[in-house]
Amino acid sequence: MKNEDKFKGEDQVALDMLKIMEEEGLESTFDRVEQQQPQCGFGNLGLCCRHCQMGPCNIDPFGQGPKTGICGADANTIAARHYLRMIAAGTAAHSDHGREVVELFIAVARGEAPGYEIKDLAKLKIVADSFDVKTEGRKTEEIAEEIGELALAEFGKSYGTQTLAKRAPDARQKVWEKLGVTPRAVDREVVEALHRTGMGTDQDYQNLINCAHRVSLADGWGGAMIATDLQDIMFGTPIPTAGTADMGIFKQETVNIAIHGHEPPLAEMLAVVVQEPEFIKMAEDAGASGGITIGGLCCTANEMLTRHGIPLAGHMKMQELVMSTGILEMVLVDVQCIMQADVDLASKFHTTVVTTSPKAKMIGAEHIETHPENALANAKLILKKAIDNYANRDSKKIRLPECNPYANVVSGFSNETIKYMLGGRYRASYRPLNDNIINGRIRGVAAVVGCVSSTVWPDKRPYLDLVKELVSNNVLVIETGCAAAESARAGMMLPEYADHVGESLREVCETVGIPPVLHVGSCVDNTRILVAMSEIVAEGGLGNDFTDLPAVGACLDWMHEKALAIGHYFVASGAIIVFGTESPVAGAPDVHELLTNGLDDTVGAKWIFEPDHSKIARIMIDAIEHKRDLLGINEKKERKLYDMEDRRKLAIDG
Ligand code: SF4
Ligand code: MSK
Repeated sequence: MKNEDKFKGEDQVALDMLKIMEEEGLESTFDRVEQQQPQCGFGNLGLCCRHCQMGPCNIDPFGQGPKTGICGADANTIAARHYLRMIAAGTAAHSDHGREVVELFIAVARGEAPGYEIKDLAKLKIVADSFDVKTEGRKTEEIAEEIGELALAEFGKSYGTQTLAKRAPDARQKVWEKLGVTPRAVDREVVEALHRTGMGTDQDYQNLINCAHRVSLADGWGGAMIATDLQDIMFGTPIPTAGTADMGIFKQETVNIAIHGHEPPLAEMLAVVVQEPEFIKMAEDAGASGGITIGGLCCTANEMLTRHGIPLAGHMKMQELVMSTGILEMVLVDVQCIMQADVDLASKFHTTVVTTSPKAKMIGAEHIETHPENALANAKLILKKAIDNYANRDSKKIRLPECNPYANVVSGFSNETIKYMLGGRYRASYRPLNDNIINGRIRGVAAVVGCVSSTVWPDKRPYLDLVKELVSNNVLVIETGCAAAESARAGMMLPEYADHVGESLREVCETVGIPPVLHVGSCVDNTRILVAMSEIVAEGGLGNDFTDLPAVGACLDWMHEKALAIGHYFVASGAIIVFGTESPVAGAPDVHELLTNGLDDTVGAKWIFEPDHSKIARIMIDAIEHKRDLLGINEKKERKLYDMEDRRKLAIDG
């Protein structure tokens, strides 16, 4: 690429900021991608093992060098072990988030978490039913405490399987039972995966992939689902909410705080206290005439956007760009997807980085440890610190991009909300969606979810191309995570965007009043999609299991182990998943064949790895049409030409 073209492309706001960073000698994640080249070929193919101190061991993919590691482990074993460890780590990340949420939930029920409350009684009832908790004649707190104790047990119970897995269709539960992969306690699944992947234990790649089913299902139908459910009860189940999504949301005249990470409890308290007149006045007195702006990064942003309309500043790979505006008084982080480089970058400005979780400290950041009992007090303390820091702002270092004109978004499409919008308040149901899929107005549903990666330079925005092609072909798109942030930033999550999609999808969206691209939430909220799929199957007319549905999922630039866990729990649940990268087990042909073909025989689904992003929409649409064929809903109807007799009949009957 010629140097002058380097900073021109589709994500111009990001490229402008990168140009400034380069001119000022500020290192970015994209520079570090270059510094890392060439990256390890063995690692890329899944052929590097360092699970014991005799290693690291590499397998030669060309058959010239070693065919096994020092212990005799072959390519299949090494790749399958590595794959399974990544999924176990992803499961641990979501589920530890879930456990934090449960602990807060119990504290709220016991009155030990000032500022929090049980907000959504309807969702409390839904979750109580799932856990078989009686609600009649009982106090809300009593019900919540019992749910909390049962939810906590899902992480470490000695016997039994995940309670919420019973939400899956019967046919799917039978598949899991037959394979012996119904998930047990989350901790047990993660521990077992780590045990089996160590030196000298599980040496059968098929058995290892079976273990990947069970540990990932413990994520999707366990830890992550619990996080979503209990967050909804405490913070409110998302409903359609207007917001903005752009790097330019922070303002010169306000105290600016970026909330960053994945666990929203502290951000929820911040959202409460920021509205208190005392703090607005404090900000004004400090010289910030506009008060305080809170904006989000990564999935804490998605959580706050979908529930409260708090603006989204950017996704994972924009965190340094947002910080380089020089306009942030504070970056407040919780856990996950936070770059270690953030602290050093912040030191070039007046920006303070504050860590809050005992599980995620950063050298050079200020640590304000937060737990349920002190979250409200800490939110006030943090806000005051940010306000105090306003005086240190250096106006010469500020470069604020223009807020782009397409930055509006309507988010908040939880499962409950979609049903309500489709069927109305008293008959909330997926029936209209099923009917419109059956009659072909909507060809199917595509979940476009997950990460963005710094390995993709922002001259291209592959998610936008993919989503545009899907909706043009009358496929309804649902999104989460950083993929959702991309569409939100491009103005594609607005009801008006229906003007740009296929005609029959447009008709349905306009009738129902939903955008054709729905923001469903954060990474853990992919579990909303599992619940929605279950209810769509239960509604009838589209088969008996997930594998029958004309639905497919994709993640283009996955980077976190969490994304692999999500992808695998969807595959193990019966959905075809496309990842826009090379296969993470490409060096082990048998494991690759199993994931991309062989699983069809057992779980009725498969992985597709396709690094050419321009091919992915076609792959997804073909998969959807194939499912429609199998369901028999693609039958061509003869076009009836009415003669006079028919017309007369119509008039009489009509
Ligand atoms: Fe090498 Fe085997 Fe040890 Fe892995 S477990 S590092 S393949 S000796
Ligand atoms: S933040 S896990 S990059 S979606 Fe959830 Fe984005 Fe992936 Fe992090």
